Amino acid sequence: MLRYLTSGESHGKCMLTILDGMPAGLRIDKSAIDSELCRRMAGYGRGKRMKIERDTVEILSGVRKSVTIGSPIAMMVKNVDQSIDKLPIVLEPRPGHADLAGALKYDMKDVRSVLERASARETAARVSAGAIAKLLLSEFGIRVTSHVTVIGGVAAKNRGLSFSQIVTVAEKSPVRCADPSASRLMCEEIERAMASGDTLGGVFEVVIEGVPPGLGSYSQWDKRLDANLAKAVMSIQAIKGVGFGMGFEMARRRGSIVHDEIFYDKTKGFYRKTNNAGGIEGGISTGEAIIITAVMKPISTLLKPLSSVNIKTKKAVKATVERSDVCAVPAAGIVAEAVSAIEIANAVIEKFGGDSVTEIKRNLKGYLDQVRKF
Ligand code: EPS
Repeated sequence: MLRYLTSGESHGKCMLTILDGMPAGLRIDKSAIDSELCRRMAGYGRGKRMKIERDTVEILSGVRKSVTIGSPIAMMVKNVDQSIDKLPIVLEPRPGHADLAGALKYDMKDVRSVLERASARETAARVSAGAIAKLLLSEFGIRVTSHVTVIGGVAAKNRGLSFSQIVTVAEKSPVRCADPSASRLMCEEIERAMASGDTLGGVFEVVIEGVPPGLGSYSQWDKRLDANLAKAVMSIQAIKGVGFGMGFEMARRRGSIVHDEIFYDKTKGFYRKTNNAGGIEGGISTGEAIIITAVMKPISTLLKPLSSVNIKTKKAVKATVERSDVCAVPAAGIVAEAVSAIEIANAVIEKFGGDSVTEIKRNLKGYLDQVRKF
């Protein structure tokens, strides 16, 4: 089983990750991890912190001569801003943030102790783990990307793009949107929100291509691939909803429109002409691309703060204003790529077993031959 833990506060010394269960024999390219960290820091609407930090990974253990050796992998991303002990105490919780619920839960009279760990800076540690999962998946021809489809009131019109088209266009967009004209409008929307001291949320899509049929299972609730992916994506800071394929739109359509008809071709095998299911049926991958949609709420730190209550005096106040982002939807997409890659890698390891990449490859090949002859 592939599992990971993270540790670290937003303005502490560093963000740490321990990734356990990675098979041996995987070549680790540090620059591939750094490039994922760099993608996470980008995006129009990010705050000043991203100009201060230089997120790069230091691999502390589990890798020898750039190859995994089957032991837990420890990684560190150092913070440039390590001001945690010098920052002022916070008494005015922000509506929408973990501030108040966290202070009540842990009996903390300084909200700073809550927000330091609740901060989305923690996602740098998750992206480090996800980058390694992506390296493993690429050994089996599985690729993961993401693109932004909505920011505030602007929606992209880019249905039906291929994986490569999404990568090419979204990767160049300042908001990671695969529709260039929507991309410009999204930037303008962010500028307007910024000018009025407000923030924006949005919707992004994660696309995973090359997934073999048969990952996950209906046999037990916690083996369902969609359930595990949904939990992983939902656990990202500020995510409020997750769907697959046509998602919530399925509620408005009939079965005859929603379900993806099945076809067979001697060379292709079983295939679909549509992918409304988002690549998963009965908790099992179908072999079509897995498409995850997620909604991110607007960032809860507002320059024009909302009403709150001072937790000490109990007087009505305005919520605290911390340095923050106006919009972090593009970055959330990168984090979702990472956590999804970890779930898919876990499902691959579970189905094809093996303690080394060679063993998994052999098992996968045998299974694909079996599927071909079905
Ligand atoms: C983040 C670092 C943070 C914020 C953001 C994400 O840096 P700072 O708080 O020092 O400005 O930019 O965190 C939040 C939006 C939040 O609510 O905590 C990062 O590295 O992604």
